[in-house]
Amino acid sequence: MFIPVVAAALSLSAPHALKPAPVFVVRAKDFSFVAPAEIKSGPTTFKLINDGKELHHLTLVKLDSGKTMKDFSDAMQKPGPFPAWTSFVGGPNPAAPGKSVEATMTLEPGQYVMLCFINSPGDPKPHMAKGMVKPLTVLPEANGRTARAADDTVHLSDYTFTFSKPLTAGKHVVQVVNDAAQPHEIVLAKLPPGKTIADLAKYVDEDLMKGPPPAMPFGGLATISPGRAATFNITLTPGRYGAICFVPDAKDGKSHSAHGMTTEFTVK
Ligand SMILES: [Cu+2]
Repeated sequence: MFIPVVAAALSLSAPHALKPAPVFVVRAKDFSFVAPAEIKSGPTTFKLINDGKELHHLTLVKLDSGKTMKDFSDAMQKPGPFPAWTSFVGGPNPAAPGKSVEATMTLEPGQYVMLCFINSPGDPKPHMAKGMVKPLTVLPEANGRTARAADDTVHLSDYTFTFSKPLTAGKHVVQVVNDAAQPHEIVLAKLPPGKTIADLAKYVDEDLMKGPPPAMPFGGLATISPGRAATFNITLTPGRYGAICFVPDAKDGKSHSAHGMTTEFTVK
């Protein structure tokens, strides 16, 4: 007698569960984030719109329970790696001026902070040191939504990108899974004729982004900690592309690109 009741409850809940993740719009300025201060928990698409004149991204960091923004600010005054009570959740990776990028993360309730690690041309300080730091409270109340299914997956290891299948022209939802021992990111760039992903690595790591970029970064997923997954949305046109990780290495502090975390591929 109980079975029909359970079945009815499931069919009632199904249409609700298929509603897509809400879109949380964040506007990047030179040098601040403009966004609401709190949001419901659950799958959420972050849309970063770049209103600035420089390249920006959004890295979402979660503080362990019991830690406050004051603890975070105090920790940021000291050099060295991020505290063990923080984790990298991902986020929409770079948007050129006037462009937007999207990534979807499943948010658990708690205290988060949005950061931009990108530097101004010739300046070693990240934008977060100039004000691109914004707290975000994720409420216990759930949004009840479902993340859109991914059509491709890229696994991050120390130090490679492995796609489950080659990316094709058109719109994609790409899942990023960090199977590695360290945090990583994925930055995508379309390579103009004659340019390589090594040119982009040199431009960021050695030239500190002075002068015009050899290839314009235009999407991907910001830093994500081991054991986590998130997705990003991307629209590709035919051509040559590169993927690269600029996260500093846990052992030597060098960019992961210097450890070989780059790849190139052709989209048909
Ligand atoms: Cu990496």
